[in-house]
Amino acid sequence: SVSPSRLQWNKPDSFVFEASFPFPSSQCTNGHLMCAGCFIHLLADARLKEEQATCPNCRCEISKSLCCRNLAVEKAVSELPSECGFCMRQFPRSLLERHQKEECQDRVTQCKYKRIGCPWQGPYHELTVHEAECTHPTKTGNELMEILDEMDQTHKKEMQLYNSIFSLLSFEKIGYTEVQFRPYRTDDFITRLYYETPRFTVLNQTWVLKARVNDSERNPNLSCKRTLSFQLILKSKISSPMECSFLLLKGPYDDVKINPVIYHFVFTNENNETEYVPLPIIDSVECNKLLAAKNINLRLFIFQIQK
Ligand SMILES: *[C@@H]1O[C@H](CO)[C@@H](O)[C@H](O)[C@H]1NC(C)=O
Ligand SMILES: *[C@@H]1O[C@H](CO)[C@@H](O)[C@H](O)[C@H]1NC(C)=O
Ligand SMILES: *[C@@H]1O[C@H](CO)[C@@H](O)[C@H](O)[C@H]1NC(C)=O
Ligand SMILES: CC(=O)N[C@H]1CO[C@H](CO)[C@@H](O)[C@@H]1O
Ligand SMILES: [Zn+2]
Ligand SMILES: [Zn+2]
Repeated sequence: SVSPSRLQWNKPDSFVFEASFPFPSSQCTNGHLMCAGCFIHLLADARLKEEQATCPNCRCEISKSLCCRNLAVEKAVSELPSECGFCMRQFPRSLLERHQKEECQDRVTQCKYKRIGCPWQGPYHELTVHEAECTHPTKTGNELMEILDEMDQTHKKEMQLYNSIFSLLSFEKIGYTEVQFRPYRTDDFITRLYYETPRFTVLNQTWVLKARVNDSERNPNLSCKRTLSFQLILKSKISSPMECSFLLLKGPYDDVKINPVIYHFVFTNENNETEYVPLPIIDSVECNKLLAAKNINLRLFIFQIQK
Protein backbone atom coordinates (compact mmCIF):
# COMPACT_ATOMS: atom_id res chain seq x y z
CA SER A 1 0.00 0.00 0.00
CA VAL A 2 1.16 3.52 -0.65
CA SER A 3 0.69 6.15 2.01
CA PRO A 4 0.06 9.74 1.00
CA SER A 5 3.04 12.00 1.37
CA ARG A 6 3.09 13.29 4.93
CA LEU A 7 3.68 16.91 5.53
CA GLN A 8 6.08 17.63 8.22
CA TRP A 9 6.64 20.97 9.85
CA ASN A 10 10.19 22.02 9.99
CA LYS A 11 10.39 25.75 10.49
CA PRO A 12 7.22 27.86 10.51
CA ASP A 13 7.89 29.03 6.98
CA SER A 14 9.03 25.86 5.30
CA PHE A 15 8.12 22.21 5.11
CA VAL A 16 9.82 19.12 3.81
CA PHE A 17 8.33 16.18 2.02
CA GLU A 18 9.35 12.62 2.50
CA ALA A 19 9.94 12.57 -1.23
CA SER A 20 13.09 14.55 -0.57
CA PHE A 21 14.89 11.31 0.33
CA PRO A 22 17.51 10.26 -2.19
CA PHE A 23 15.22 7.54 -3.51
CA PRO A 24 11.46 7.51 -3.20
CA SER A 25 10.74 3.78 -2.88
CA SER A 26 12.43 0.54 -1.97
CA GLN A 27 11.56 -3.13 -2.22
CA CYS A 28 12.76 -6.18 -0.29
CA THR A 29 14.15 -9.28 -1.99
CA ASN A 30 10.62 -10.74 -2.04
CA GLY A 31 9.25 -7.67 -3.77
CA HIS A 32 7.47 -5.98 -0.85
CA LEU A 33 7.46 -2.25 -1.25
CA MET A 34 8.02 0.50 1.26
CA CYS A 35 8.41 4.21 0.87
CA ALA A 36 11.87 5.63 1.46
CA GLY A 37 10.82 7.31 4.71
CA CYS A 38 9.59 4.01 6.20
CA PHE A 39 12.61 2.16 4.87
CA ILE A 40 15.04 4.60 6.48
CA HIS A 41 13.02 4.51 9.70
CA LEU A 42 13.15 0.68 9.82
CA LEU A 43 16.91 0.75 9.35
CA ALA A 44 17.33 3.41 12.04
CA ASP A 45 15.12 1.49 14.52
CA ALA A 46 16.98 -1.73 13.89
CA ARG A 47 20.28 0.03 14.55
CA LEU A 48 18.95 1.39 17.86
CA LYS A 49 17.70 -2.04 18.98
CA GLU A 50 20.74 -3.85 17.63
CA GLU A 51 18.63 -6.05 15.43
CA GLN A 52 18.77 -6.92 11.80
CA ALA A 53 16.17 -4.81 10.01
CA THR A 54 13.42 -6.92 8.48
CA CYS A 55 10.66 -6.38 5.99
CA PRO A 56 7.41 -5.70 7.88
CA ASN A 57 5.56 -7.99 5.43
CA CYS A 58 7.69 -11.11 5.15
CA ARG A 59 10.40 -10.65 7.80
CA CYS A 60 13.19 -11.14 5.32
CA GLU A 61 16.32 -9.12 5.99
CA ILE A 62 16.45 -5.63 4.57
CA SER A 63 19.39 -3.32 4.15
CA LYS A 64 20.53 -0.71 1.69
CA SER A 65 22.42 -3.32 -0.33
CA LEU A 66 19.66 -5.97 -0.25
CA CYS A 67 16.87 -3.65 -1.33
CA CYS A 68 16.45 -1.87 -4.58
CA ARG A 69 14.34 0.85 -6.06
CA ASN A 70 11.37 -0.05 -8.20
CA LEU A 71 11.23 2.49 -10.99
CA ALA A 72 8.00 1.15 -12.48
CA VAL A 73 6.32 1.59 -9.12
CA GLU A 74 7.80 5.03 -8.66
CA LYS A 75 6.41 6.05 -12.04
CA ALA A 76 2.99 4.59 -11.22
CA VAL A 77 3.03 6.21 -7.80
CA SER A 78 3.83 9.59 -9.31
CA GLU A 79 0.55 9.34 -11.19
CA LEU A 80 -1.54 8.07 -8.27
CA PRO A 81 -3.70 10.57 -6.50
CA SER A 82 -2.19 11.95 -3.30
CA GLU A 83 -3.76 14.11 -0.70
CA CYS A 84 -2.79 17.75 -0.28
CA GLY A 85 -1.66 18.27 3.31
CA PHE A 86 -3.51 21.60 3.52
CA CYS A 87 -6.83 21.19 1.70
CA MET A 88 -7.04 17.36 1.79
CA ARG A 89 -8.06 17.20 -1.87
CA GLN A 90 -6.54 14.54 -4.11
CA PHE A 91 -4.03 15.36 -6.85
CA PRO A 92 -1.71 13.31 -9.03
CA ARG A 93 1.46 12.99 -7.02
CA SER A 94 3.49 14.65 -9.72
CA LEU A 95 1.39 17.83 -9.45
CA LEU A 96 1.12 17.85 -5.69
CA GLU A 97 4.29 19.74 -4.90
CA ARG A 98 3.37 22.67 -7.14
CA HIS A 99 -0.17 22.63 -5.83
CA GLN A 100 1.00 22.81 -2.21
CA LYS A 101 3.61 25.46 -2.91
CA GLU A 102 1.80 27.77 -5.27
CA GLU A 103 -1.83 26.96 -5.87
CA CYS A 104 -3.56 25.59 -2.79
CA GLN A 105 -6.01 28.09 -1.30
CA ASP A 106 -5.32 26.59 2.14
CA ARG A 107 -1.53 26.65 2.02
CA VAL A 108 0.13 28.44 4.91
CA THR A 109 1.22 31.96 4.06
CA GLN A 110 2.67 34.88 5.94
CA CYS A 111 1.60 38.49 6.01
CA LYS A 112 3.50 40.79 3.64
CA TYR A 113 4.18 43.05 6.64
CA LYS A 114 6.26 40.29 8.18
CA ARG A 115 9.24 42.49 7.28
CA ILE A 116 8.03 45.04 9.80
CA GLY A 117 7.22 42.46 12.42
CA CYS A 118 3.71 41.07 11.71
CA PRO A 119 3.71 37.50 13.04
CA TRP A 120 0.49 36.47 11.24
CA GLN A 121 0.44 33.08 9.54
CA GLY A 122 -2.61 31.55 8.00
CA PRO A 123 -4.26 29.98 4.99
CA TYR A 124 -3.76 31.74 1.67
CA HIS A 125 -7.49 32.43 1.26
CA GLU A 126 -7.45 34.60 4.41
CA LEU A 127 -4.33 36.50 3.45
CA THR A 128 -5.97 39.37 1.55
CA VAL A 129 -8.42 40.05 4.36
CA HIS A 130 -5.68 39.95 6.96
CA GLU A 131 -3.37 42.23 5.01
CA ALA A 132 -6.18 44.76 4.56
CA GLU A 133 -6.77 44.78 8.33
CA CYS A 134 -3.18 44.35 9.44
CA THR A 135 -2.24 46.99 12.00
CA HIS A 136 1.45 46.90 11.26
CA PRO A 137 1.48 49.47 8.44
CA THR A 138 -0.27 52.01 10.70
CA LYS A 139 2.22 51.70 13.54
CA THR A 140 4.21 54.81 14.33
CA GLY A 141 7.82 55.19 13.44
CA ASN A 142 8.78 54.71 17.09
CA GLU A 143 6.81 51.48 17.38
CA LEU A 144 8.35 50.16 14.18
CA MET A 145 11.82 51.09 15.41
CA GLU A 146 11.32 48.82 18.42
CA ILE A 147 10.19 45.92 16.25
CA LEU A 148 13.05 46.42 13.84
CA ASP A 149 15.54 46.56 16.71
CA GLU A 150 14.37 43.14 17.86
CA MET A 151 14.67 41.74 14.36
CA ASP A 152 18.14 43.24 14.07
CA GLN A 153 19.18 41.42 17.24
CA THR A 154 18.27 38.04 15.74
CA HIS A 155 20.06 38.90 12.54
CA LYS A 156 23.08 40.12 14.46
CA LYS A 157 23.37 36.80 16.30
CA GLU A 158 23.51 34.97 12.98
CA MET A 159 26.13 37.37 11.67
CA GLN A 160 28.16 36.95 14.85
CA LEU A 161 28.27 33.20 14.29
CA TYR A 162 29.58 33.59 10.76
CA ASN A 163 32.00 36.31 11.78
CA SER A 164 33.37 34.14 14.55
CA ILE A 165 33.92 31.31 12.09
CA PHE A 166 35.82 33.72 9.85
CA SER A 167 37.94 34.98 12.72
CA LEU A 168 38.72 31.40 13.79
CA LEU A 169 39.96 30.80 10.28
CA SER A 170 42.70 33.40 10.83
CA PHE A 171 44.12 31.53 13.85
CA GLU A 172 47.66 30.29 13.63
CA LYS A 173 46.84 26.74 14.64
CA ILE A 174 43.98 25.10 12.84
CA GLY A 175 43.56 21.41 12.32
CA TYR A 176 40.87 19.44 10.62
CA THR A 177 40.22 15.87 9.69
CA GLU A 178 37.56 13.53 8.40
CA VAL A 179 36.05 11.58 11.30
CA GLN A 180 34.07 8.39 11.09
CA PHE A 181 31.66 7.61 13.92
CA ARG A 182 31.13 3.83 14.16
CA PRO A 183 28.24 2.22 16.04
CA TYR A 184 28.84 0.23 19.26
CA ARG A 185 26.66 -1.09 22.09
CA THR A 186 27.19 -0.44 25.79
CA ASP A 187 27.41 -3.63 27.86
CA ASP A 188 24.69 -2.54 30.31
CA PHE A 189 21.74 -4.84 30.97
CA ILE A 190 19.75 -2.82 28.48
CA THR A 191 22.37 -2.01 25.91
CA ARG A 192 22.47 1.42 24.37
CA LEU A 193 23.74 2.43 21.00
CA TYR A 194 26.66 4.82 20.98
CA TYR A 195 29.20 5.90 18.43
CA GLU A 196 32.92 6.29 18.64
CA THR A 197 35.56 7.29 16.13
CA PRO A 198 38.94 5.60 15.86
CA ARG A 199 41.74 7.69 17.36
CA PHE A 200 42.85 10.47 15.11
CA THR A 201 45.52 13.15 15.20
CA VAL A 202 44.81 16.85 14.91
CA LEU A 203 47.19 19.66 15.92
CA ASN A 204 49.72 16.98 16.87
CA GLN A 205 47.44 15.53 19.58
CA THR A 206 45.47 12.30 19.67
CA TRP A 207 41.70 12.62 19.99
CA VAL A 208 38.53 10.55 19.98
CA LEU A 209 34.95 11.62 19.40
CA LYS A 210 31.97 9.85 20.95
CA ALA A 211 28.33 10.34 20.14
CA ARG A 212 25.08 9.06 21.56
CA VAL A 213 21.51 9.03 20.51
CA ASN A 214 19.57 11.47 22.53
CA ASP A 215 16.15 10.11 21.91
CA SER A 216 13.17 10.36 24.17
CA GLU A 217 11.94 6.77 24.03
CA ARG A 218 10.42 7.15 27.46
CA ASN A 219 8.16 9.91 26.20
CA PRO A 220 5.98 8.41 23.50
CA ASN A 221 4.92 11.88 22.39
CA LEU A 222 8.45 12.57 21.34
CA SER A 223 9.40 9.14 20.05
CA CYS A 224 10.17 10.53 16.61
CA LYS A 225 12.29 13.37 17.90
CA ARG A 226 15.77 11.95 17.75
CA THR A 227 18.85 13.97 18.18
CA LEU A 228 22.50 13.14 18.61
CA SER A 229 25.00 14.63 21.01
CA PHE A 230 28.75 14.25 20.98
CA GLN A 231 31.87 14.81 23.04
CA LEU A 232 35.49 15.44 22.12
CA ILE A 233 38.12 13.59 24.16
CA LEU A 234 41.82 14.37 24.30
CA LYS A 235 43.83 11.15 24.50
CA SER A 236 47.39 12.46 24.63
CA LYS A 237 49.20 14.12 27.55
CA ILE A 238 49.82 17.82 27.11
CA SER A 239 52.42 20.02 28.75
CA SER A 240 50.14 23.04 29.16
CA PRO A 241 46.37 23.64 28.95
CA MET A 242 45.02 23.76 25.44
CA GLU A 243 42.17 26.17 24.80
CA CYS A 244 40.21 25.17 21.73
CA SER A 245 37.21 25.98 19.65
CA PHE A 246 35.80 23.09 17.69
CA LEU A 247 33.17 22.54 15.11
CA LEU A 248 31.70 19.55 13.30
CA LEU A 249 30.54 20.04 9.75
CA LYS A 250 29.43 17.97 6.82
CA GLY A 251 32.37 16.08 5.34
CA PRO A 252 33.03 15.22 1.74
CA TYR A 253 31.50 11.73 1.91
CA ASP A 254 28.11 12.14 3.58
CA ASP A 255 25.29 14.45 2.73
CA VAL A 256 24.26 15.57 6.21
CA LYS A 257 22.43 18.78 6.89
CA ILE A 258 24.12 20.20 9.94
CA ASN A 259 24.12 23.71 11.40
CA PRO A 260 27.47 25.30 12.17
CA VAL A 261 27.79 25.60 15.97
CA ILE A 262 31.10 26.47 17.62
CA TYR A 263 31.97 24.93 20.99
CA HIS A 264 34.81 25.96 23.31
CA PHE A 265 36.78 23.96 25.82
CA VAL A 266 40.05 24.18 27.73
CA PHE A 267 41.69 20.76 27.70
CA THR A 268 44.05 19.76 30.50
CA ASN A 269 45.42 16.36 31.50
CA GLU A 270 42.75 16.07 34.22
CA ASN A 271 39.93 17.71 32.32
CA ASN A 272 40.36 15.88 29.07
CA GLU A 273 36.82 15.46 27.76
CA THR A 274 34.06 17.89 26.93
CA GLU A 275 30.46 17.50 28.05
CA TYR A 276 28.08 15.92 25.58
CA VAL A 277 26.93 18.79 23.40
CA PRO A 278 24.22 18.70 20.75
CA LEU A 279 25.23 17.64 17.28
CA PRO A 280 23.29 20.32 15.47
CA ILE A 281 21.55 18.22 12.85
CA ILE A 282 18.79 20.15 11.15
CA ASP A 283 15.90 17.82 12.06
CA SER A 284 15.05 14.28 13.11
CA VAL A 285 14.46 13.16 9.52
CA GLU A 286 18.13 13.92 8.94
CA CYS A 287 18.96 12.21 12.22
CA ASN A 288 17.20 9.01 11.14
CA LYS A 289 19.10 9.12 7.86
CA LEU A 290 22.33 9.17 9.84
CA LEU A 291 21.26 6.29 12.07
CA ALA A 292 20.20 4.26 9.05
CA ALA A 293 23.59 4.66 7.45
CA LYS A 294 26.16 2.46 9.16
CA ASN A 295 28.84 5.01 9.90
CA ILE A 296 28.53 8.73 10.27
CA ASN A 297 31.16 10.66 8.37
CA LEU A 298 31.77 14.25 9.32
CA ARG A 299 34.61 16.74 9.31
CA LEU A 300 36.03 18.09 12.57
CA PHE A 301 37.81 21.43 12.88
CA ILE A 302 39.86 22.34 15.93
CA PHE A 303 41.13 25.89 16.38
CA GLN A 304 43.70 26.37 19.11
CA ILE A 305 43.42 29.67 20.95
CA GLN A 306 46.85 30.98 21.84
CA LYS A 307 47.39 33.49 24.57
C1 LIG B 1 54.37 16.60 17.92
O1 LIG B 1 54.45 15.76 19.06
C2 LIG B 1 55.68 15.04 19.17
C3 LIG B 1 55.61 14.14 20.39
O2 LIG B 1 54.31 13.88 20.80
C4 LIG B 1 56.83 16.01 19.28
O3 LIG B 1 58.06 15.30 19.33
C5 LIG B 1 56.82 16.97 18.09
O4 LIG B 1 57.84 17.93 18.24
C6 LIG B 1 55.48 17.64 17.97
N1 LIG B 1 55.44 18.44 16.76
C7 LIG B 1 54.97 19.68 16.74
C8 LIG B 1 55.00 20.38 15.43
O5 LIG B 1 54.55 20.24 17.73
C1 LIG C 1 1.50 13.23 25.65
O1 LIG C 1 0.61 14.24 25.19
C2 LIG C 1 -0.64 14.26 25.84
C3 LIG C 1 -1.52 15.31 25.16
O2 LIG C 1 -0.76 16.46 24.82
C4 LIG C 1 -0.43 14.55 27.33
O3 LIG C 1 -1.67 14.57 28.00
C5 LIG C 1 0.46 13.48 27.91
O4 LIG C 1 0.73 13.78 29.27
C6 LIG C 1 1.76 13.41 27.14
N1 LIG C 1 2.56 12.30 27.64
C7 LIG C 1 3.81 12.45 28.03
C8 LIG C 1 4.48 11.21 28.53
O5 LIG C 1 4.40 13.54 27.97
C1 LIG D 1 41.64 11.82 31.36
O1 LIG D 1 41.23 12.30 32.63
C2 LIG D 1 40.93 11.26 33.55
C3 LIG D 1 40.33 11.89 34.81
O2 LIG D 1 40.82 13.17 35.04
C4 LIG D 1 42.18 10.44 33.81
O3 LIG D 1 41.89 9.39 34.71
C5 LIG D 1 42.69 9.87 32.49
O4 LIG D 1 43.92 9.18 32.67
C6 LIG D 1 42.90 10.98 31.49
N1 LIG D 1 43.25 10.38 30.19
C7 LIG D 1 44.35 10.72 29.52
C8 LIG D 1 44.58 10.02 28.23
O5 LIG D 1 45.11 11.57 29.93
C1 LIG E 1 19.64 10.79 27.79
C2 LIG E 1 20.70 11.66 27.24
O1 LIG E 1 21.66 11.21 26.67
N1 LIG E 1 20.52 12.98 27.40
C3 LIG E 1 21.46 13.97 26.91
C4 LIG E 1 20.93 14.70 25.69
O2 LIG E 1 21.83 15.70 25.26
C5 LIG E 1 22.18 16.67 26.23
C6 LIG E 1 23.16 17.62 25.62
O3 LIG E 1 22.55 18.33 24.65
C7 LIG E 1 22.77 16.01 27.47
O4 LIG E 1 23.05 16.98 28.44
C8 LIG E 1 21.80 14.98 28.00
O5 LIG E 1 22.36 14.32 29.11
ZN1 LIG F 1 -4.41 21.89 -1.36
ZN1 LIG G 1 -0.06 41.34 9.14
